[in-house]
Amino acid sequence: MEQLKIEKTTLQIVQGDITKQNDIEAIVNAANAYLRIGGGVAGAIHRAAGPELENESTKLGPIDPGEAVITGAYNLPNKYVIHCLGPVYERDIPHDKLLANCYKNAIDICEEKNIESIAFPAISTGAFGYPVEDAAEVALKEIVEKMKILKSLKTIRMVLFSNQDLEVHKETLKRVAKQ
Ligand code: AR6
Repeated sequence: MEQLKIEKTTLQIVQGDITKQNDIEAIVNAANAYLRIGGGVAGAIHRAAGPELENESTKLGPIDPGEAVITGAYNLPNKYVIHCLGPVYERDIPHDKLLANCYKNAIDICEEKNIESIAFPAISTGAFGYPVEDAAEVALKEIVEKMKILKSLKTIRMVLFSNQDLEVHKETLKRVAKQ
C-alpha cells in the first residue's frame, strides 16, 4: 500500500474491490446520469447493496458530469454511497475540470456530513474511456489539494481494480506529492 499523510488525513492507494471496503464510511460510485444500476463499479455496488439502493438513487437523478449525490448503502458494509457522474472522455469537456469536480464534490459532501473515511474507484477510466494515466493525475492532484484543508475526513482511499492501474496511481502520487 502506498500512503501519503497531509495534516490529519491519510491518502491510501490500494488494489481491490470497491464493494469490499469494510472499514470505510462512504464509498464512491462511478455512476450513470440516471443513477441506475449499470455496469462496472455501478453494477458491482448496486448488486452488493440490493434493490433499495436504486429506489433511492434514481429519485436524485439525472445528475450532470462532475456532480455528486449521497444515499444510504443498504447491504454494503458502509454507511453511505456517494454517486459521482464522471465525464465521458472527449465528449464532456473540459474533461479534466469535470473529473476533478467529482473528487472535489464527493469530498465536500463528506466534510458537510462529518464523514471520516471515503474510498474512490478510478472514476471515468472504464466505460467512459478516460486514459488512466491522465485520470490519475487529475484525481490525485485534486485530492492532495483538498487534503490541506480538511476537518472531518481522516482517510481517503483510492481502490484500483487492476495491478496496472495500481502501479500508475502509485507512480503518479510520487510525482504529485513533490509538486
Ligand atoms: N472495484 C473497483 N474498481 C472497479 C470495480 C470494482 N468492483 N469494477 C470496475 N472497476 P467504470 P466509468 C474499475 O466503467 O468509466 C457504468 O456502466 C474499472 O476497471 O465502472 O466512470 C455506469 O453505469 C475502471 O478502471 O466507470 C456508467 O454508465 C474504473 O473502475 C459508466 O459505466 C471505472 O470503470 C461509468 O463509467
